[in-house]
Amino acid sequence: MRISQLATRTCRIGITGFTKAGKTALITSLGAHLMHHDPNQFNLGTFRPRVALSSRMRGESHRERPVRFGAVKVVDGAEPWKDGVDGVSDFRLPKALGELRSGRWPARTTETSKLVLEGRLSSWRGKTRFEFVDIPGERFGDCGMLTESYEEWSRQRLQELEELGGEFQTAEINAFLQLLDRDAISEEELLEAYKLAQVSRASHRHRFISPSSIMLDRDGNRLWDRHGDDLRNGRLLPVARAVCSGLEDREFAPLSRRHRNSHLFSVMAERYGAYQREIVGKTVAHAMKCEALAVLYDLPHILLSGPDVYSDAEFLLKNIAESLEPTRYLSAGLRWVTRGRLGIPAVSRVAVVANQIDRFHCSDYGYAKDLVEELAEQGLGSLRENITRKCFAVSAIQCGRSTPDDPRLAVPVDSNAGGRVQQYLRVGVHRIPETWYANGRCRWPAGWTPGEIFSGDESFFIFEKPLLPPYRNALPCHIGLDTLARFLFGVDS
Ligand SMILES: Nc1nc2c(ncn2[C@@H]2O[C@H](COP(=O)(O)OP(=O)(O)OP(=O)(O)O)[C@@H](O)[C@H]2O)c(=O)[nH]1
Ligand SMILES: [Mg+2]
Repeated sequence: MRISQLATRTCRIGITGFTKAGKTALITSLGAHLMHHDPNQFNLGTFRPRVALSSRMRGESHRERPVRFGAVKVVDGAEPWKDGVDGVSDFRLPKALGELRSGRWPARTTETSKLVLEGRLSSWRGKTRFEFVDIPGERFGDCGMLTESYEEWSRQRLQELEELGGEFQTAEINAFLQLLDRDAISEEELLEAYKLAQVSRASHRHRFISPSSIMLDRDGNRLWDRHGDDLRNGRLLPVARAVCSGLEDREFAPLSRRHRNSHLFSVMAERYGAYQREIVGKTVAHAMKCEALAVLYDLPHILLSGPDVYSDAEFLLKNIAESLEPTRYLSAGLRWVTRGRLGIPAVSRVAVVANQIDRFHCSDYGYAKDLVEELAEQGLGSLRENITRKCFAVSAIQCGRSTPDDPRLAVPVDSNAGGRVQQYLRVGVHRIPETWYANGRCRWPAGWTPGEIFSGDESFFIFEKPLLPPYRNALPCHIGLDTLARFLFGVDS
């Protein structure tokens, strides 16, 4: 046996995005396609098999063949990474697939988990191990904290609240900003006012709030899951009292420069430091140990929510770009590196993905990609040159198929299976507004009123149930998931 046959190549890929971006569905679909790989349904590229010397001398050569991934097994309880990063739980692929087969979406995930698949790629002699890590994007809200001092973080947060526009500038935000004009503030007043301000933002669909513990607690419980009713009904105070801005018993909130010499400022700065060490370093470490990262966006959600949520999306990319900048860690005095947690970031490819693209009419797929390209241009401006970036418009699980001939006709995807005649149904399908196109390209407008988009009585979604074709081991239909996978796996020649 040759050494190369013993070697196992590991490809670790981080899948991130805000809650409901579709991370779990995407890992499930990728996992299913790799477990039962069929190159006709999931194209992993081609390769030219090696030809024995004697055959080559006779002038024989092999034609290109599709790459196959076979002899696959799920590696459960995979070793925790040997680098001081806390273990992540196993991604439960069979359970998630079972849910899809019964027409339900996989349950929401509450913790960082990873799916490890080991098998053989026909283009490579050794084994290949794919590791997919589901990283909650909300945590990237804290990325800046890796190297920002408490004072810098405070300045950023206050600027962010001051710049919020229109309906997002809530009474709670104004009350918090006014509180900071006072010279003497108690700890309780400060924390409650800040949490109220942030909870009021969350009730307006913002998902990017720092510290991220307000949106996602240490155990992975999400704000909307626990307090959805209260948030919808404007009962913000009980919610603010229940959430935590930092570590329990060590909460913190931003203060303005005028409080710089106060006792409260030094207390907050110390707690900020503890949060940096215990929460932020670990999450970012998961991402940095990946060779590729996919950042998923639920584009319909951004369109329906307005420019402020677009800013959250851009901010997420900015934070990711900054966290991948090694000089940041050097300037921070190698604190994080020497703790053995981070090391120099390993990420060499970043994919920015408009996910759930099947929720748009098929004539708008290209425009959705334009939008995500512009988002990436704005958000990844500071990404290192040697990190390749690419944008995609995909659907991990295609639920509906529309027809280019008529913008009001579509078909649920499973009825295409088994040779049955496609029966298009008359449904409401909303479109990206025509005023957003210019010169054949779609661009984000400077501002838009969410209510004016997709207005009317039709539903925005074409079909929203994940329907797998009705035969054994059926694999989810997808749009462009294999193209994304080739980029992430580094076989996108
Ligand atoms: N039409 C369509 N909807 C999708 C697709 N992927 C996800 N969704 C929708 O998005 C919802 C959230 O998907 P998840 O995969 O659970 O999202 P997530 O990012 O893991 O969310 P959290 O676990 O809360 O972080 C699903 O329940 C579906 O309604 C897709 O490919 N097509
Ligand atoms: Mg999930």
